[in-house]
Amino acid sequence: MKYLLNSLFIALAILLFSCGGNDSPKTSKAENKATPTINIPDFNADSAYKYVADQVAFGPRVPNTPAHDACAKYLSGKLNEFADTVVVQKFKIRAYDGTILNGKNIIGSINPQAKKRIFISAHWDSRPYADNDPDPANHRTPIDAANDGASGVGVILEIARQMGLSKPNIGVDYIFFDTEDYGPPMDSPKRGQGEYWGLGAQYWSKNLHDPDYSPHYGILLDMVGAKDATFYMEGFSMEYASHILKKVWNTGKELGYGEYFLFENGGYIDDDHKYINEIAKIPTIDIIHLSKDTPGNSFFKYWHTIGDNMSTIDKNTLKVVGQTLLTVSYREK
Ligand code: AHN
Ligand code: ZN
Repeated sequence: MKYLLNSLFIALAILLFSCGGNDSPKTSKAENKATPTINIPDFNADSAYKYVADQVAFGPRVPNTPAHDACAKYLSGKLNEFADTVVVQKFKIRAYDGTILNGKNIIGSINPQAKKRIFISAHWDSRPYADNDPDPANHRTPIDAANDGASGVGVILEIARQMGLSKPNIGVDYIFFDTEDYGPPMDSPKRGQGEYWGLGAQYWSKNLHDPDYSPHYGILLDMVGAKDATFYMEGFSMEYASHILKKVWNTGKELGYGEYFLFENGGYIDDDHKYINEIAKIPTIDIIHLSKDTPGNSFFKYWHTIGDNMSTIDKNTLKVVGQTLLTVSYREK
């Protein structure tokens, strides 16, 4: 009797097991039809961090300096490694003080033939002045710009590396804008007047690197590397691309990054995306670290100070932004 019960039990177990075995492939086949499997790569924050550090190691990438030239070569070299095509858009542009800046917008593309495209961008130049530094002696000192510049570029380089390893369904362009941060210093009478920021993005918006370029939307990264960064919903992004903004914020929240992506108004920031929206008419959002508790400005604590160096960079924040953007990009079809 005991043997009989045992063998009955074994038979039952085999039956159940084989049913299960037959069943599960069926279900996953049905699922496959509805939504083709997408493998979203794992953003490597160590790698992104290294790309930030590499840029900072050149010294401040202030336009018209050797560090700026060397970093331009580094960035186009990296894109040559990871992307299908690379274009360097050279231009000369007059700064607020009359200086003629030698600018380079650096653009890499994956899947260059794909009709449906998006772009991910950041500025790569460094501010020539720590004019927001608590010590006035530093107000004409160039900054390392680890966060205000290099962080966004580092995140994008890691995205580009991942996309080179396994391609997304759509085309993606990586745009590194130059001469964003050469605006008038705090003590200049020109502060607050004229369109002196985002010069490279202004140039690009009037002179697209490809005259037929018309991506579905764009994403700008600015200061995406500090610990516990808070990304508020910025004004121009809401006005021109609220749909994209919500998609990105919802994706971030879904991934568990709800403490970074805040569903709260952040106010209007004159950043590169303003010109891309208003001149090039491409809906573009700005993921920018804003803070409601920094006295005197709405930016992160070390904004335009000599404190914007590698010690401000936190791998967790790079991961949050990078993984969110990889997820958004690979879900597009
Ligand atoms: C203004 O201060 C007008 N715009 C800031 C844009 C910026 C500077 N982003 C990073 N650095
Ligand atoms: Zn800046």
